[in-house]
Amino acid sequence: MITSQKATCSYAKVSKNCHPEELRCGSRQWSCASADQCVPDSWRCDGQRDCRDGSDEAACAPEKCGSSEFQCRSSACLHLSLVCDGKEDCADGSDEGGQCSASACGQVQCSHTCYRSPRGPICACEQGFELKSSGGSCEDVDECRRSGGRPCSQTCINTEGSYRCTCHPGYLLEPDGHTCKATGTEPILLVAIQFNLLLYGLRSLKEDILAATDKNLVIFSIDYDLLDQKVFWTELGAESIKWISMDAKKKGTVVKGIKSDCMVVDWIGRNLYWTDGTAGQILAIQLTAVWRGKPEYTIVLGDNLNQPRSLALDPLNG
Ligand SMILES: [Ca+2]
Ligand SMILES: [Ca+2]
Ligand SMILES: [Ca+2]
Repeated sequence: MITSQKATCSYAKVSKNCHPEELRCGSRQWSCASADQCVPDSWRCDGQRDCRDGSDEAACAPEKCGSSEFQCRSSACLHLSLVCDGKEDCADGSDEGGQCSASACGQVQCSHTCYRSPRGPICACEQGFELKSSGGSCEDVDECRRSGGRPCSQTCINTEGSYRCTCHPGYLLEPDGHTCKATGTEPILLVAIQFNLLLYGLRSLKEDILAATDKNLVIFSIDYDLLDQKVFWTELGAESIKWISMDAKKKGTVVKGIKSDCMVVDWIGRNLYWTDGTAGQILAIQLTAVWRGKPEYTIVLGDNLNQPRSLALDPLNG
């Protein structure tokens, strides 16, 4: 089970004469009654105590009960089946007595179910239906158009009393019935942790070591070439860029005798770029030339660069 805990930031500056300075909350914050703590607006009346003095949960509007629930006078909600059952379930006992004993349900027309209550008979609907604004008849809830969160990750089809989710071509509905996931081979996350290059299967959560560096040198930069199914990396302090095939059957060196901080692959233009922070240069090498055995590189940018550290490409736009 995952539990979540909210983190609060409180600011209380104390000045020399020991009177706390007045705390000013931001525009989207709520000031606790104690005036020494601010919480996000959305934490007000969310059912969880966030102010140390609990003032964010004080004087909140009473809870709105569901369609098959009864509101106690104390504002708590109770399932209708517990109302008029001869046992006090509301803290104040307001679910018993009144018109409970009367056989009132015989006089009203409810399309699904009728419950007795101290305030008289109440019509209720089965799951997936709600009472029409007037009368005792029930109508289907359109879950697909309901405000407050879409129930399906792609297409939602409303049905009488329920709904179902479908997926676009190329996607498969997960067993939860709501989420669509891309079909085909399993998506892989490529990760470098210290001196290991890892492949994480995002569905199977399987972890494979694709490569490990020779002298326990930390892997500094990684990228991959989708077309050739190759992974490239640089190691901290090593003067080369290395590669390995995704099936780990082949590996080699792209270029030697260089210094590289960050390295990226242009999988469309078939070039590999890197930065040399010390020399203040961005360099490139043609991958097709590398595979032909001619690893000759060029300086792409070398003027007015002061310690370039990072590099990003936009291959689609060249
Ligand atoms: Ca709260
Ligand atoms: Ca009861
Ligand atoms: Ca429905």
